[in-house]
Amino acid sequence: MVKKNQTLGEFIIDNQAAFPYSSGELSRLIRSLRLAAKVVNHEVNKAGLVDILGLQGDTNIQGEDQQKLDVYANETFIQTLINREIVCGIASEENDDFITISGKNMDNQNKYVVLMDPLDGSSNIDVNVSVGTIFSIYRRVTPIGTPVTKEDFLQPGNKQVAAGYIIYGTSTMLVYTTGCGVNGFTLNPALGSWYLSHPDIKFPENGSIYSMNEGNYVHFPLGVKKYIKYCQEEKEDRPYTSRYIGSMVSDIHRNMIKGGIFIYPKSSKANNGKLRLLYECNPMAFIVEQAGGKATDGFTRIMDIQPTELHQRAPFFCGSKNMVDKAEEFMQKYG
Ligand code: AHM
Ligand code: MG
Repeated sequence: MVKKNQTLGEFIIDNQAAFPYSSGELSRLIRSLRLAAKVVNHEVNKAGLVDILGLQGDTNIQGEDQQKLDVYANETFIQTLINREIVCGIASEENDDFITISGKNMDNQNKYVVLMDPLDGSSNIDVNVSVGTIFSIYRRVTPIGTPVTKEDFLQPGNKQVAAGYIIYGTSTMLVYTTGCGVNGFTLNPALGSWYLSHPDIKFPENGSIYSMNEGNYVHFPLGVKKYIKYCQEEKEDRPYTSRYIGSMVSDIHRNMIKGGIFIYPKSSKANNGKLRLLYECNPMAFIVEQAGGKATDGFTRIMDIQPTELHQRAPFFCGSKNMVDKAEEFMQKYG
């Protein structure tokens, strides 16, 4: 039953009760992420003011060094998770290697690792366009109490315990799944509370939006070129509309609400495309599948790819199920 005006905190408590044997660790972890998200949101919202408030040099009004927002977001999420001693390891787009976290007694008893892109689409910050944070949560595979290893992070997406994104847009939303559907919460900035605004989100099976960077057209594989022409054809429910923000979280969020497909394919310049499998494609794929959509690399289910590198890339086809099926048909036919 959907309760009216339910906050994220209340939602977590209600759903915690549905897992009687869980320790509450995952709930505490999600609470930590929601706190860090509020701090980052506050900073993102005043991005344009930095030059006005800051001194001429590299310091802000409090005399602190000014940081690029992606670095700020990275540090905020990492520090919040470290302070709350809630995970045993973190991997981030902003860090070359993963971070091992030890508790006060150096015998970390936490079982979860987090992988994240702290500020996706950050090149959009300067022009006041929505950006996002993406996170993916796994249970570690090495024994609790020992330092984490790469193995704990290099798990296929189908082993994710939870995944989510925060979209810093016209309003700020946190959308996440723990494998039982997808729910979206909107931040009321005056109260600092997240309210369940989008319960049980469903990805429309069909859609009429295609989102990709067509500037790369000449470098796209033939299958994608043919699919673009299919989208533009004057037939049945087509032509589709083209919408590309260049901020994956925002592009996929819009498509999940309205129906559409997002594609970042391989190209003659980049054999695996641009997006990172572990903290961009996998978490978005988990959310999209949980909402009834589909996510593949054009041939294989994204969440079934066995990762070999922390920062590895993958071509990404993601969206309304029937649209992804159709794009895959083109990829299989033309490559
Ligand atoms: P980033 O993690 O460096 O911000 O890059 C990821 C972003 C995605 O949000 C977006 O879909 C894509 O890069 C846009 O890339 P392009 O400018 O090549 O279209
Ligand atoms: Mg990114």
